[in-house]
Amino acid sequence: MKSILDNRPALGKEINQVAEVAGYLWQKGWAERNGGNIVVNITDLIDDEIKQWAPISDVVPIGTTLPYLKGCYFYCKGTNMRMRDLARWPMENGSVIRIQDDCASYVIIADAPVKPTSELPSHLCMHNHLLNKGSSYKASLHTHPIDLIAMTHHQPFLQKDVLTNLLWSMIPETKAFCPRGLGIIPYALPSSVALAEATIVELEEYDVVMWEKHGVCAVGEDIMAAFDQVDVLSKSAQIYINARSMGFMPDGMSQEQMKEMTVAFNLPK
Ligand code: 2HA
Ligand code: ZN
Repeated sequence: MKSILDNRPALGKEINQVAEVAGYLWQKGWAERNGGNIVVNITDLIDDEIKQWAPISDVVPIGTTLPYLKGCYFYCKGTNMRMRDLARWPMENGSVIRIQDDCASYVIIADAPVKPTSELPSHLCMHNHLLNKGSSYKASLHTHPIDLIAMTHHQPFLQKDVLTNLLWSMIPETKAFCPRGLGIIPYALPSSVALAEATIVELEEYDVVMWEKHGVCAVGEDIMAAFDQVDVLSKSAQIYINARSMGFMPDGMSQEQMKEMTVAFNLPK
């Protein structure tokens, strides 16, 4: 079967990375059934030939107008598709869409008419926000890490930056590799406009945000970078939970040690 990836090594490499991350999400137990989403802005990898391709779907309204996405192309996980399947067959479990000139609708252009994720509007709102800011970030990730979600079932952890500081203090790398910390978004209905809007507000300050009792949402230069930030936070959460399981409260790094890290790695806060 003809694929948009044929004879396009740069695009193939990008989609391989998406497939690799999808495999990690499944292996980590973060992607039960169809859980989680991946959306990547691939506009820079689209050549003139692809731009001439006819749509393979009807025009689908997004439900909102996103002015910075005019003519952009995205790879999107398909609705109801499983990460463990996407890991092996990315173009059968996801599709490439083009945002129409009205900035309020899209068409699917490749490989098959796989309908994008139900969270597409919220992911596209994030990409619109990133482009508006002039950010070079191209990827958005939503996943269900067990340890981090469990921590959001405890009200004291939902106060601003309580989890950020706790997780940073478990192992020095966490602050170095997730330097903007972890934003918290109170529970909102999955796929809702309220959740999308709250996410955009928090992305002003954070690259990774928790959706209370649901999952995380992360943005990054590419999908691997977004995954790595969630992975280091999850590692810290596991250290905390392991210490508590052994019956003690972990000491955490001291404020002096944290400060020393911040200076040594030239971190923002
Ligand atoms: O699309 O995880 O929150 C699957 C989800 C939605
Ligand atoms: Zn989810």
